[in-house]
Amino acid sequence: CCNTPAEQLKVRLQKLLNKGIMLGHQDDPMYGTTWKWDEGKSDVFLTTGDYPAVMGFDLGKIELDSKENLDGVSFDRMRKEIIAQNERGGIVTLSWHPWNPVTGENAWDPKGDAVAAVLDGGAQQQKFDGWLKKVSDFILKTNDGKLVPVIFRPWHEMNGGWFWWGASSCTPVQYNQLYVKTLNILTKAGCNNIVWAWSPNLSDEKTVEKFLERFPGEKYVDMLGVDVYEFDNSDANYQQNLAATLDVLMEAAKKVGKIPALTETGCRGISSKKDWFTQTLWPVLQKYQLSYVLFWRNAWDKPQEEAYLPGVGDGAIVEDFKAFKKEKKVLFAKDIVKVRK
Ligand code: BMA
Repeated sequence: CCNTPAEQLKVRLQKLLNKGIMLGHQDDPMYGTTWKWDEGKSDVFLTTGDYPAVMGFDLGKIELDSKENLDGVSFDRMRKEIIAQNERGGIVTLSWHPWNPVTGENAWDPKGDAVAAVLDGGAQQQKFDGWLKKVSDFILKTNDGKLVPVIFRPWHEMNGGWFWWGASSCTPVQYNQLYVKTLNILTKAGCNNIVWAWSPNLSDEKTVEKFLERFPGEKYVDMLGVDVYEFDNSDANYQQNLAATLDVLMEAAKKVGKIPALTETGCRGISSKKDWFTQTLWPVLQKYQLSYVLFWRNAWDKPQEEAYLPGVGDGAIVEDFKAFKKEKKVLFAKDIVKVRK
């Protein structure tokens, strides 16, 4: 084992699991609550003095040959930041919100039987295989010659009905075929730098059976995650949902022998909270041995709806976030540098 960048990252993730939980942030170095596109900035760095251990980026729109992703992030810049994060000893995760290949609408269009259409023999197969080629080209070119390991988390929140690969748009068998096809094509293209993550969304029915309903299989997945948000301003609801969901995640991860992570989270309206990190999140999170917790983006294009980590000038919550960082088990970039493969 351990010759490929992916195998080395897996060993590293296992080691880090014993050290604590890594802090992650989507689009961290691209934009924040008071700035966008500047180089060298990061809301996490500006508020705490260190970068997140994990940075997330999204490939949505790469399939359309766009120079920028669906949130306006340039792919050239993304490549630079992936390399920079790797060089500072941090870890990178990639998600992908591709356009609906049948209707031409964005990822949130569940219509058109698009999964059936992209599978082998389907009407959109050729086009879709071309899309996967664009993804593998990007993942392979992250650094000239030397591949940067990434945690790739395609086809996420598949238990919900909002995406074209979601539960109302395909059967579990079709979904699994989509995931495995993606893995096979990227692997054949030479992507030996991918750690494969799979993550449903929070579900009403919190059982291991339900959780694993669309799980592609132990052979294909390295990490098991879940996405849970606080959208309703109820800290108590969030705590309940999070605890019940993480119970299921841990049991499922144990059952299939995979590394667990909280692959997306955040509280809407965080800037006006006082002590959400230390009093709402941490009391629950500290009970679970998770690889990382990834906060979603501090959206420059819709700051009211989506800003999940504090920015400079945000008031009490900034101090609370710093206190959260001081927890021994909460790991930022500098905390993980020494734990290499
Ligand atoms: C979603 C929202 C969208 C965004 C997408 C991909 O959850 O943040 O605004 O386009 O993620 O980053």
